[in-house]
Amino acid sequence: MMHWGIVFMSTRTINGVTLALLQGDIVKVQADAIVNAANSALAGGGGVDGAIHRAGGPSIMQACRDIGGCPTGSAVATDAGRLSAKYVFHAVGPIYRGNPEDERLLKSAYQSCLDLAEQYKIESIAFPSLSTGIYGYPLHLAAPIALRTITEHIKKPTSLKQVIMVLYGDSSYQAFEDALKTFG
Ligand code: AR6
Repeated sequence: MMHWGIVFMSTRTINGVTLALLQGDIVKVQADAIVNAANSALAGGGGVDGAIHRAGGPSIMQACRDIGGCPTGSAVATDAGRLSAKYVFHAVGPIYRGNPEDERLLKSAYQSCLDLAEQYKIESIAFPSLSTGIYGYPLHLAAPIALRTITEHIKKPTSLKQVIMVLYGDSSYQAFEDALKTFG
């Protein structure tokens, strides 16, 4: 029995791939790749980034330093240190400014992680809600963008069998539940 540290869960199967919404702490989730909400310097920080580096240990930061940085809207892979995952995908979402670029960059950050998943041929990936903490992206706008990017991707042939959105707190979970309902 895996320990998820999870309160709620809702799932949907699309093209044989399970899309799950969980409420909990991403460092406790079992998946081949855990996605980090990073900054473009890959310098570490608060939120998910702090939690992943604390739980995973120093090898992840060393790998980030070796890579040197990552443009907004993109993602890079490192080892996962002490985490049970095989990889951490460091995705850089946009700082919310309220212009049309925000949506393109947020979509692109999720898509970059999904592309890395195909490149590494992994079966499971866990995402936090990118950009919706320190970067200020409103949850009710970010949730449908995240879910649309994921569902469009898994409708096509993929190595993935499971995509998990790990939501921290009631309001994040509720925003994703509401967005998922509008997907029929
Ligand atoms: N597990 C899952 N979700 C979490 C966790 C956790 N352990 N901790 C926070 N969240 P944020 P951003 C949620 O701020 O907005 C860092 O300093 C949180 O409630 O982690 O993309 C980086 O270095 C929110 O819903 O990331 C960057 O500088 C979501 O994860 C900057 O913050 C994302 O919040 C990135 O900001």
